[in-house]
Amino acid sequence: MGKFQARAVGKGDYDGIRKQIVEVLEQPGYDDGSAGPVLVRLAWHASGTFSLVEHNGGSNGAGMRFGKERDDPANAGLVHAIEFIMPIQAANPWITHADLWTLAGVTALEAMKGPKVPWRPGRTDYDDESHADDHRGNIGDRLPDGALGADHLRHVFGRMGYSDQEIVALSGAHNLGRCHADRSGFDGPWVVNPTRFSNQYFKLLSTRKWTPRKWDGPFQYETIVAGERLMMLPTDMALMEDPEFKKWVLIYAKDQKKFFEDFALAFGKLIELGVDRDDSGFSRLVNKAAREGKP
Ligand code: CCH
Repeated sequence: MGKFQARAVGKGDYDGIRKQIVEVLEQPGYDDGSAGPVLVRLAWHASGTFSLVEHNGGSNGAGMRFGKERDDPANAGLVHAIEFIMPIQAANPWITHADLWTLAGVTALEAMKGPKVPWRPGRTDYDDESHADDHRGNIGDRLPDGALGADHLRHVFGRMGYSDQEIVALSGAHNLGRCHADRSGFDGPWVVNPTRFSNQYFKLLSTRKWTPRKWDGPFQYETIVAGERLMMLPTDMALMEDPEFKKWVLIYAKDQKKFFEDFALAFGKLIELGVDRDDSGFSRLVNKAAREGKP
């Protein structure tokens, strides 16, 4: 852990919270020296359980603190992200976990030279596990499986209401961070500088020769750049294999500005999924039950 000391700031001082998130990012002994990538992934996995049809899941509630969602193998390793920012919530109990997780994602993204993503407070937290399960229904298996292909991506992101173009834009988040053999089974970073956001992922995906890695782990692709082994998941490669997806990969590889604009819109939409606000701007989903004193 770095030298970070959390401080109490006034209720509603989100800029004061952002400043502390930026300080938390510096983690000399962890991965590539930054908590940023795993915080972006926390915001994504908190939100990516949303279902337009069942109208449950999403970033409201911070359900990953409990039961089924916490133990979902897809979320392995996100406990590190939660632990990095936990001291900020402990010093500022007025901010909900659900707001802090999403705010940490967008703040980290911006600090890593990514686009500014619009963010609003108002998410509420589930009080306990039964409450969380009650509202969420069965959210197991909602997050994508890196071993699969284009149909799977359309199924998973279609459930959240995303188009092909938005799926490709969001996938550009793999410009950040890495796979960990002890979390997902996959291994390695997608780009050479994985703590700086850019369109490098699309450039590499569309210009390098990717070959299956010969190893004992799950099937993944590799290429060597400047002596460093980079990786792609089967789902990443699917973006080049499917003509509709590929069209957007090539556009984003050429035009970083367009990628940043589209990514900011798609990520902004992601962290709002399932946050059904009332007139005061607060989520009605949890508040309503809590106000009525339901279990
Ligand atoms: Fe991802 N992602 N992701 N991903 N992801 C992994 C890591 C990160 C898939 C699988 C994986 C998005 C979409 C997908 C990040 C952001 C996003 C890992 C490695 C796998 C596997 C986990 C480990 O071992 O630690 C699949 C499949 C999809 C399908 O589309 C989207 C969308 C986003 C955000 C917008 C980030 C960031 C990481 C790096 C995390 C870290 O700890 O460095």
